Amino acid sequence: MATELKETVSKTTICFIAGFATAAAAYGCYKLYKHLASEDEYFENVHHSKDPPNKRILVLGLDGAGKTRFVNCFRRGRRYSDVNLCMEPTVGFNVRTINLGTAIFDIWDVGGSESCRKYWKEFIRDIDVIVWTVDASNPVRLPESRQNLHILLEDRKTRGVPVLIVATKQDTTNPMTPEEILEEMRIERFRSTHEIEAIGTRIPLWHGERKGINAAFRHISCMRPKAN
Ligand SMILES: Nc1nc2c(ncn2[C@@H]2O[C@H](COP(=O)(O)OP(=O)(O)O)[C@@H](O)[C@H]2O)c(=O)[nH]1
Ligand SMILES: [Mg+2]
Repeated sequence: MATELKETVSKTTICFIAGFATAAAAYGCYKLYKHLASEDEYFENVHHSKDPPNKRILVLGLDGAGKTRFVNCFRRGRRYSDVNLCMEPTVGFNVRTINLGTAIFDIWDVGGSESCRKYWKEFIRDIDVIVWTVDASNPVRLPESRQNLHILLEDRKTRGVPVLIVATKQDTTNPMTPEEILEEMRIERFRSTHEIEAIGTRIPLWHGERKGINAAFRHISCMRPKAN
């Protein structure tokens, strides 16, 4: 009787352990599948052109708009490579040359604090595309962003230069859409002298997929100066 009981107990234990191991393995497979199927955007194994065109990109916007985080995504390789490394506000500027296979970008990421803004005009020579970043999670600073964008576009040196408005932080709760931001920027009067488009990006801090990076790359690659 006691032996039978022992056998039943050990059988139950084995069944329990086997069941647990199967569940753990299934969960592991599910996580692996989710990781492989994730829609994270990054540049890797991109086709290499023989002589890719070189473009100078100026990334501007208010302090905290997400310029540096956006620029850090323009790297080859999988997620989180060094996107999370720079958490400090940019003092002065960073410039980096990136060969993405079909294009070489010189990307200028210039500080957006009030003290830095007076130096923006020094950077707007021979620029192919201006990327104007706007924090979509912070409507309070929209008028300040709009005012500074207008000052920039009224400068003769930016005449003809295409502008890509990037509505950042689309992963936050209730962000403004790129269309809403575009409307808030009131850029209609600049349309005759500039090609202007808007996209959204989401580059979450640690978890979640990045989105909008490929669209930004496509737009930057295709945008052309307007002849005046
Ligand atoms: N959740 C979220 N946070 C972002 C995103 N982009 C930037 N941030 C955060 O916003 C803050 C300012 O970003 P940063 O790139 O330094 O702004 P910059 O001053 O314009 O260069 C940092 O804490 C970033 O981590 C985004 O897409 N999603
Ligand atoms: Mg910065």
